[in-house]
Amino acid sequence: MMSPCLLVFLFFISTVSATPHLLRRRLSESARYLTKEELWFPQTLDHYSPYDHRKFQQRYYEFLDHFRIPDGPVFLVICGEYSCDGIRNDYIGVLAKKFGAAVVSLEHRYYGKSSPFKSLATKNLRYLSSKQALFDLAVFRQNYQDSLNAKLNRTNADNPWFVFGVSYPGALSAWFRLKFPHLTCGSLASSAVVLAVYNFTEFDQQIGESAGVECKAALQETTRLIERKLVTNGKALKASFNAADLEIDGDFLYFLADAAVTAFQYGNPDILCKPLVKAKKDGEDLVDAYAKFIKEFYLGTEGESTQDYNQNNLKNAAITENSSGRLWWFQVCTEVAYFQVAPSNDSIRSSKVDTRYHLDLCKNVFGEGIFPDVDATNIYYGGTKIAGSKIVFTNGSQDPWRRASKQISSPNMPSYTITCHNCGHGTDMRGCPQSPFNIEGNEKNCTSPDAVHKVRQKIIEHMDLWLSQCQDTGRTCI
Ligand SMILES: *[C@@H]1O[C@H](CO)[C@@H](O)[C@H](O)[C@H]1NC(C)=O
Ligand SMILES: *[C@@H]1O[C@H](CO)[C@@H](O)[C@H](O)[C@H]1NC(C)=O
Ligand SMILES: *[C@@H]1O[C@H](CO)[C@@H](O)[C@H](O)[C@H]1NC(C)=O
Ligand SMILES: *[C@@H]1O[C@H](CO)[C@@H](O)[C@H](O)[C@H]1NC(C)=O
Ligand SMILES: *[C@@H]1O[C@H](CO)[C@@H](O)[C@H](O)[C@H]1NC(C)=O
Ligand SMILES: CC(=O)N[C@H]1CO[C@H](CO)[C@@H](O)[C@@H]1O
Repeated sequence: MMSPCLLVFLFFISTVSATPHLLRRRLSESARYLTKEELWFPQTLDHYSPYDHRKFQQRYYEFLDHFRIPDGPVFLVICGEYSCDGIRNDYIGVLAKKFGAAVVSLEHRYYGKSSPFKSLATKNLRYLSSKQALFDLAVFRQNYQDSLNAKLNRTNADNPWFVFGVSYPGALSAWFRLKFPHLTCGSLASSAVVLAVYNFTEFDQQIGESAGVECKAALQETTRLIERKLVTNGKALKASFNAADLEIDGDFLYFLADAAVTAFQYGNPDILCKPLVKAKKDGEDLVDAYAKFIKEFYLGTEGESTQDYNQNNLKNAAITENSSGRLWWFQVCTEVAYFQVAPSNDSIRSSKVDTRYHLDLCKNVFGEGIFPDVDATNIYYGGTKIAGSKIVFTNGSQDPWRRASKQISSPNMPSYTITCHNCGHGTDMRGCPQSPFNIEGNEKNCTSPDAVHKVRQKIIEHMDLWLSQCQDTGRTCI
C-alpha cells in the first residue's frame, strides 16, 4: 500500500542506520531538520464525546530561530501518516526565514510516539480519523498561542497563523482552514488529496500519462508477463523479486504496481523507464528488468519493505516502528479509500488489483464491517467542491495523486500545477526528485527549476496578502 507520502519518511528512517561516515552523517542529519527536539502536549482523546475526558500525550516540535518577536507569524506544519520525527528543513525553512516565522509541528494522533493506546487492535482505533486529527490541531493551535503569550508576558494577543501540509496532511491543511477559519490566516495544500475516491482508476491512468507511450507499453507488457508466470510458477517468480513472503497474490501484484507508482510520484521516472524501454528494444526479458528495478531501487535505495504489503503483517496490532502501514490502511478502509484499482481498459497494474482485493484486505486486516464510506467523507468536507477560502492548492504534473486534488482554481482558492518531467508529489515544498530529500526543497534538479520557482513566488504573494489581511481584522498583535 503506498500511502501518499509514507515512502519519503521511510527513506529518512533507513538513512539513519549506521555507516562509517558518522560525522558527515550527523551534519547532514542536522541540516535535514530544523529541530528534532521532542515536546509533549496533553491532548483530548475524543473531541466528540460529552463525557469522555481521557487525554493522551501528543508529540510536537517548535523552531523559533527565525521568529520575529513578538508578532511574527506562526507556521503550523501538519504531520501525517508516519512517525513525525522533527520539523524537516524543506522549503518551509526558506519561508520561515523570509517571514520571520515561528514553526511548530504536531504529530498525527496514533502515529509515531502519539498513540493513545498500547495496542493498535481495531477496537482501539476508533478515535483515529481526520476529524479528530483536525480538532487536535485546533486545540493545539489555541494552546500554543496561549503559552506563547505567557512566555511574552501578554494576554489576548493572536499572532497570524498559516498552516502547511503535503499529501494527506495537505488535505488536512485545506480542511483545517475550512473548518477552523478563525484559527488560521490561510493554508498551503500541497498535493492535497481532498477528494475521497472509492474506485481510484484515474490514479493508474495518470501513471500511464506520466510514463509516456513507450514506457507505458513496456510496463503493460511486463504486467501481462508477470500475470502469466504467477499462474505457472508463482513461488519462483516471487522469489526473483525478493518477495517470497507475499503469499497472497493480490499483495504481490499490489507491491509490484506500487513500486512503479513511487518512481513517478517522487520524481524518479527515468530510473524505472530507461532500463525497461531499453530491455524491450534489446529483446531482453522485461520481467528480469523489472525485478532489477524493484530490488535495486525500490527495496534497495528507497528502503521499502515487502512487509508493508503483507496482510499478515498488517494485522499485527503491536506498536512497532512499522505500524504506520496498518494505521494508514485503517484510514483508507474507513474514511478515504483511494482504492488504487485497475481501470477496466488499458491499465498498467494487474486487473487483479481490483475493488474486491481492497475490500477483502480491509476485512481481513481489521475485521467484519470495516469498509470506507467515501460519500460521508465528501459530504463532510466537500471534496473538490470544498467551500473554503485562502487556500493555495499545488500539484506536480507527474503525480498520480493529483487526480484526487483540486486542480482548478476558484475564487480565493488558487490552484497551480508545477509541470516538469520529474515534478511529483509536493514538489513545491520538496524540490526534485521528491525522494531522496533536498535541503530547503532545492529545485535545481527539477527538469524545470523555473516552473517550481514561479509557483513558489505565487505562494509567497498569497501568503503576504493573507497574513497582512489577517492582521487588519482587529485581531491584536500585542
Ligand atoms: C509582565 O507584565 C506585567 C504588567 O505589565 C509587569 O508588571 C511584569 O513585570 C512583566 N513581567 C515580565 C517578566 O516581563
Ligand atoms: C467500484 O468498482 C466495482 C467493481 O468494478 C463496482 O462493482 C462498484 O460499483 C464501483 N463502485 C463505485 C462507487 O464506483
Ligand atoms: C520493521 O521493518 C523492517 C524492514 O522490513 C524490519 O527489518 C524490522 O525488523 C521491522 N521491525 C519490527 C519491530 O517488526
Ligand atoms: C481503451 O483504451 C484505448 C487506449 O487508451 C482506447 O484507444 C480505446 O478507445 C479504449 N476502449 C474503450 C472501450 O474504452
Ligand atoms: C542534483 O543531482 C546531482 C547529480 O545527481 C547531485 O550530485 C546533486 O547533489 C543534486 N543536487 C541537489 C540540490 O539535489
Ligand atoms: C490551475 C491549473 O493549472 N489547472 C490545471 C491543472 O491540471 C488540470 C488537468 O491536467 C488542467 O486541466 C488545469 O488547467
